[in-house]
Amino acid sequence: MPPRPLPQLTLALFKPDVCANPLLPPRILDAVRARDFDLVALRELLWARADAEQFYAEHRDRFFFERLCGYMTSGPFQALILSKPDAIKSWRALIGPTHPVRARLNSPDTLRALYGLTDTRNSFHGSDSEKTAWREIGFFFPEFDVDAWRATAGGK
Ligand code: IDP
Ligand code: MG
Repeated sequence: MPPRPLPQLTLALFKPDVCANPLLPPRILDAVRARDFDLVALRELLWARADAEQFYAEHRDRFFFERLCGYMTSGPFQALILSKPDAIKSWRALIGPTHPVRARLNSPDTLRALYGLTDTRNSFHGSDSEKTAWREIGFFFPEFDVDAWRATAGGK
């Protein structure tokens, strides 16, 4: 038998609009697990303005930066580490295009098409590369020990 591909880690966010309805995160998590993602870690947070500015620093000069920081500090949200072979691409594919209206037109089965509200309030985040995933996992889960994870569940 060919060896099974090793799982990859990615960082996902269920943003404040999703978490405002307590029924949604568990329901969405069930759908995510049904797509063969494993939940490695989950944390609920409430951001201060400085946290949002730091995490989204690459967008500091964009027209939507103020709105984005306001949205991401508007209420509690969840950060998740997900694993699966090719998790980074698979999770971005499952959440769909950044803009929910575009998602509804072109990718109606994606999570942003189903749950997203506006271009800003688009319900989900996913790391866009391996380098970004490491940085974002470290940002939300500084204590996460990837070697320990690989030696156990991550290496299976
Ligand atoms: P991504 O989340 O799909 O990677 P990015 O371009 O990295 O998209 O943008 C980060 C976040 O900024 C988006 O998820 C969304 O919340 C917000 N955003 C991006 N583009 C727009 C826009 O055109 N209008 C309003 N908000 C936007
Ligand atoms: Mg991005």
